[in-house]
Amino acid sequence: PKLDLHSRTGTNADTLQRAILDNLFYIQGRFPDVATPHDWYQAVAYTVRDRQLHRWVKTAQTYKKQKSRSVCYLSAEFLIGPMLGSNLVNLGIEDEVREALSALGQDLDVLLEQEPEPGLGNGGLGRLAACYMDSLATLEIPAIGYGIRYEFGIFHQRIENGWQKEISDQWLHLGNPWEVPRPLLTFRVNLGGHTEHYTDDHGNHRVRWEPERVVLGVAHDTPIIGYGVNNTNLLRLWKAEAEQSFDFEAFNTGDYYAAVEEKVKSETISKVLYPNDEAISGKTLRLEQQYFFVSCSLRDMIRIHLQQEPDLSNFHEKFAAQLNDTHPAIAVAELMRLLVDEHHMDWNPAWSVASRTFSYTNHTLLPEALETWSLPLLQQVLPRHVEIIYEINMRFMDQVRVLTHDVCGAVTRLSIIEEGEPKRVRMANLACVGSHAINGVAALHTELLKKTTLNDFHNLWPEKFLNVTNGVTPRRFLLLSNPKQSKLISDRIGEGWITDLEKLRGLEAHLDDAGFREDWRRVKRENKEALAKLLKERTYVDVDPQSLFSVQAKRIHEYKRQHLHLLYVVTLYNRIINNPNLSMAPRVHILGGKAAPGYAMAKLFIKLAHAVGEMVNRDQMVGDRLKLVFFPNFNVKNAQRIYPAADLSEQISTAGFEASGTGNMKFSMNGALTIGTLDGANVEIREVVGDENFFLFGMTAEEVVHLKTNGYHPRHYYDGNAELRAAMDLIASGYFSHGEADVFKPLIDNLLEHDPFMVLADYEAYCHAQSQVDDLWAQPDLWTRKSILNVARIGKFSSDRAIREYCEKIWKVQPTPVD
Ligand code: DL6
Repeated sequence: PKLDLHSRTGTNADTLQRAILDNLFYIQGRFPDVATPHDWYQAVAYTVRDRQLHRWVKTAQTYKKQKSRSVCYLSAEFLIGPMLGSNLVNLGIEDEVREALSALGQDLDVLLEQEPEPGLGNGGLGRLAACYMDSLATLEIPAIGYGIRYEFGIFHQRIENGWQKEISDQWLHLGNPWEVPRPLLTFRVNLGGHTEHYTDDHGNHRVRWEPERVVLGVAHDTPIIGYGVNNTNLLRLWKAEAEQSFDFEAFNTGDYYAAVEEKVKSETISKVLYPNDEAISGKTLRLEQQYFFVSCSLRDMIRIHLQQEPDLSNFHEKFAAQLNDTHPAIAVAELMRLLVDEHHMDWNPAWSVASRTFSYTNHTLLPEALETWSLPLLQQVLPRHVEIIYEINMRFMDQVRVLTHDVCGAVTRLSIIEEGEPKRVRMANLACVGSHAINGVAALHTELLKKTTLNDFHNLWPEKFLNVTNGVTPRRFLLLSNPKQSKLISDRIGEGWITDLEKLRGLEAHLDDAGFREDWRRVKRENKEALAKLLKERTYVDVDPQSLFSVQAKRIHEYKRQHLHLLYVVTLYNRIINNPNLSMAPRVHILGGKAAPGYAMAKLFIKLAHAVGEMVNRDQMVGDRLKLVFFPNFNVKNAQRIYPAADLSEQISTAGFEASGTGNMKFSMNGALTIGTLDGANVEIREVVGDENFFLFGMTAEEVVHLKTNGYHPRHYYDGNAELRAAMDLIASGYFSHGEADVFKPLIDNLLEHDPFMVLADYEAYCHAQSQVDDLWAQPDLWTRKSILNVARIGKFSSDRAIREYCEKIWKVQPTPVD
C-alpha cells in the first residue's frame, strides 16, 4: 500500500525495496537466494542511478530551454572515489535505502564495501576535479566534466617486505553500474600522418589533415548529483575504440593477429592512467591520451552548441572551458583547428573565440614538473597542431616584441617554442597565451607564480592573473566520512553548514560547554577506535586509541618530506632507548601514500617507514609510547576512514613547493590540529584557524630561496645537532635493515650531500614544534577546544566557496536551478 505507484523513481523505503528487487532480477538476472553482496550492491547502485537519471533528464531539459552558459572542466584526471555513499547522501535517501535493505535482509554498510574505487587520478589535482564536480552540481551550475575513462586507474599499492609493489587496478572488472555508455555518441580522432594545403573553389586557403590512423572516442556518462538539489550534471569520459574492430583483408588472408592489432592499438589510448603526479615526457601514448580526450570534448561542445545556434561565433558565450593544469592545453590548438579548418572561420575571430573560452589553472611551481613536448614527437602525432602552434606563436611573438622590447630576453622565455635540440613545445606557455584567465591554487602559490614560474606572463598581462584557493567538498569529507562528528555539529547548529560551511562558526558559541567538549572527545575517540581496528586488520599492528594519532597521508614525494617525519620518529625512538623511563605523550605515527612506480627515492621512503615501524613496534622497551604504521593503498575510500581519526595533521613540505594541498583542509575539517610549514594553503588555514591553534615551524619560502642562493650545506646541520646525527647514523648503520647498511644509503647520502628540500635545515624547528604538540596533548581539554576551533573556522575551504569564486571571477556563469 505504501508503494509509490506513480513514480518508478520514488524514494520511500517500500518503493526503493521494490526497485532494488526489480533491478536485481531484470538487470542482473539474479534473485535473493543466490545474490552475492556484490549483486546486491549493484542492484542498489542501479536503483540510485535511476533516481539520478530521472533528475538528469530534467536537468538537461532545463539547461537546454534556458540556454544556460556551461562550465566544461577539462581534466585528465577525476579521482571521484566510490559513488554509492556520496550519491545517497546527496540524494538524501540513505535512511530509506537502509530501511529497504534491512527488509531484504541486507546491511548497507556491507554493500558499501563492495564498491571498487574508480581511481581515475593520481592525487590532489584529480581529487580537486572531483570535489569541484560535486560543488558545481550543488550550486546548480550547468557543468560537464570531460576526461578519460581509463580501463585501469591508479595502481593498487601492495607492500611486500616493506617495498611498494604495484598491482593493476581492474575497477571495471565486475561492471560499472554508475555509467551510461553512449555508443552512438562518438568522434573520430585523427592521429599522425601529414597535412595538405590547398585552395578551395572560392579561392580560400584550406588545410586538410590526412591522418595515419583514426581512433574512435565513445562517450561514457556518469551523472553527478548535487546535494539537496535536483541539478544533476554530467561527467563525460571518453573510451578509445577501434574504428573497425577487424581489418577484414588481413583476416581473410589468414593473418588473424594483424587483423586485431589495430583494435588493440586504438584501445590502448584509454587503457591506463599514468601513475605520475609530475609531468611525463617523451611518452607518445600520453600525448595521444591528452589529444584524444580534448578533441572529443571540444567536438562534443561544438555539437551541443550547434544544436541551438547557427554558427560558432558565440561559442565562448555558451561555454567556459577550464584547463586543469596543462594536460588538456593542446585544446587551445585543437579548438583553433576545429574553428578554422573544419568550420572555416577566419583566424582572428577564431582566436577571439578560443581565448575567451579557455582559462588555465596551474598546480605546480616546480619547473621540472611543467610539461613540454618535443617538437618531433608532436609533429609525428599531431602534424596540423604543430603548424597551428607555430602560427599562434608567431602572432604572439610579434605582440611580445612590441610590448616588452625584449627586455632581458623576455621574448625567448615567453615563446611557446623552447629552442634546443630538439626544440620543445611549452604547454604552460600555450595555455597562458590561449587563456583569458590564469590562476594559482592558493594565495602563496599564486604570488610565487607571478614572481617566478610565470613571471614573464604576469609582467605582460597582470590582469589575467588571479588566485582561487582550493577547497574540498564537505559532503564527502565530513558528512559522509565522519557521520558522528557531523551529527554532533548538526545537533548544535543545525544542518545549514552542509551547503554553507561558514556556518560552522556557530560552533564557537558552544566552546565553553563542557558537555559539548566531552562529546567532541568521545567522537574522536570512537573514530580512532575504528581506525585502530582497521590498522590491525590491514597491518597487524596494535595501536592504542588513547595515543595521539599523528598522520601524514598523501603522495610520497621528497618535497612533501615524509623523511623529515621519519627522522622525528627515529629521534623519539632514540630518546626512549637512551632513557627507558622517559615520560612522553604516547604517539601513533601513521603514514600513507603511493609513490610513482619509477620514483626510487619515494619508494625508499616507504621501505624506511616499514623498516623503522618493524623495529619500533615490537620493541618491548618502547611499549605503547610509540608506534609507526604505514597504511597501505591510500585512496579515497581509505582516506575517508583516516581523516576522522587524526589528532595531528602533518603538512610539512618545504615552503614554496606545495602548490596548495587539500589533505590539510580535510584533516582540519575533521578536527585535527596541523603541524606545518608556511606552504601552500597552510598559510591561509593558519590565518583562519588562528596562530594559536596551529603548530608552525620551519623556514619561509623566502628563507628557503635565500639559503639556497647563499649556499646550503646540509652537513652543517648534521654536525650541529646531536639528535639529528644520532637518528641519521642509526638509519645508516643498518639497524633498521637487518644490518644491511646499504639499503638506506642513497637516502642518507642524498640528505648529507644535497638535501634539495632542506630537511636538515628544518629538523630542529620541527622537533621543537612537536614538543609543543606534546605539551598541548597533556592538556586534553585545551586540545579539544583547539580542535573545535579548527572545525569552526575551516568554512573557507569548502569547494563551494572555490567554485563560487571561479564562477564570479573567471567563468561568469550563473546558477540554473532545476525544479
Ligand atoms: O590543486 C590541487 C593539488 C594541490 O593541492 C597540490 O598542492 C598539488 O601538488 C597538486 N598537483 C598535482 C599534480 N598532478 N598531477 N598529475 O596533483 O594539485
